[in-house]
Amino acid sequence: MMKTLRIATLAVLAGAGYQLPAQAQAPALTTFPVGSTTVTVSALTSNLTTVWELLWGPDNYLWMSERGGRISRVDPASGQVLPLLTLPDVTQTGESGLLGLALTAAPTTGSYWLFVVYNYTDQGALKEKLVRYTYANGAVGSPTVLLGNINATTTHSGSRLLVLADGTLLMTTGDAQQQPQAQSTASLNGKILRLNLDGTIPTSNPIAGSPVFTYGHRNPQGLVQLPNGRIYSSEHGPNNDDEINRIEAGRNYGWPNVEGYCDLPAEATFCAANNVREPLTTWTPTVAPAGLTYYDHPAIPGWRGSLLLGTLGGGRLMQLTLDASGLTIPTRTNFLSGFGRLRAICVSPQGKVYIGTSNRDGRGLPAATDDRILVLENRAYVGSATRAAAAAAFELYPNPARRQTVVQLAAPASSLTVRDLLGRVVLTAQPAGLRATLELAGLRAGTYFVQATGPAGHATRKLVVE
Ligand SMILES: [Ca+2]
Ligand SMILES: [Ca+2]
Repeated sequence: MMKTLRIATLAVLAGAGYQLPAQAQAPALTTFPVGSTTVTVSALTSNLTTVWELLWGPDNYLWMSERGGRISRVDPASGQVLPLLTLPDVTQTGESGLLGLALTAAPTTGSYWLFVVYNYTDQGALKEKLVRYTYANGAVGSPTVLLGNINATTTHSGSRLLVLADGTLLMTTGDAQQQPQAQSTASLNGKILRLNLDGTIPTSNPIAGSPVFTYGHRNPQGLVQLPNGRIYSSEHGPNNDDEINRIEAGRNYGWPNVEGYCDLPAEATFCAANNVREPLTTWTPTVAPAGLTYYDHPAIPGWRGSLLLGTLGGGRLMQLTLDASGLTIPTRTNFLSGFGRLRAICVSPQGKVYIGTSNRDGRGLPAATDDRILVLENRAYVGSATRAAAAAAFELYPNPARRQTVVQLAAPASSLTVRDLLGRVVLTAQPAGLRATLELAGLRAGTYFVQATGPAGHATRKLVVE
């Protein structure tokens, strides 16, 4: 009887447009310590095929590419996969196929640009291209090729995408097994390329009129920018010398003349003559470093300020600490094993780490439920409930918040409006005095903006809902 009533209640809520109550926590697959924090690992989604990219989207969903050509949104609360688009002309072969994604606000309000990079076949030859789609009103359309006809083969295709804070786009390319091309700034292979979001070449690029931002790369497949602006990349070495590099405009990263550090006599000579930037760290034997992200959330204090790296061959999550200069990695610590090849990684606004496995890519030993998206989280973490001191027009606490947040106004306001990152109004309230409580139970976990409107104008603050 109770069960029937409960289902009926849920159905009414769903029909009224409310989100269903948070689901029971997924069963823990394993746990591990990070300092005094216990990190719990669970599976968000199973039965995927070679997860290549994972992003946290402005709609508070995960955005995922699978190498065969499917792009989906994944509900981080339920794990439900919502397919968005299957690219009709992807050629998946060897390491090639649908690779990286990037997502950023488009000039039209509420509209987003989705950048995708993938391999395709043109007159019998394997190529690679960068395509921009528009995402608006829940649908993807208007594909525009920004860069195409890039040489490719079954291996060494890169390719990660990253929109930088300055509003330009980086794209990594592999050497496509044509090693000398990595040293030629006339070739698009073995590079990190930088474009404006319309595909034109930024006037601030290091080589006038060229998309080449850095060169001398073998096969970079991880790319991240820190809040301080510094850019880092992971790169697959041959049978030795996988690398983490700090990416600096115009620099030569050595391949194929230099593997890892400039430590052999011929390498030292080449490096001195060619302004080669040495890696920050290397691995021999190799670990096949792939997805790279930056963790700086209080939920897992022991990871704050570190790079997190997924590895394919090693099947590990690695924490790479950075010193103040950002030029040294003092420690490398391994976490997680037993989940196979780890390729895609991102961090949510709540400080959870999402990892996509790649066990069906032809080089793994897939379990029955592979591939999966794993969630790594501190389940004991509760956002600070202390009131933050701020000189702003209003304060929010707690923030991050779960069920409620309190708005403390400095001056009377006629309305409070909560919007998601697509600009959609998800909640409104009329404060009776200088204090109001916002009920957040109907909102998805993620990032929002709270706007207070009063006689003196607007004020906006970011709110994270957990
Ligand atoms: Ca190098
Ligand atoms: Ca070397």
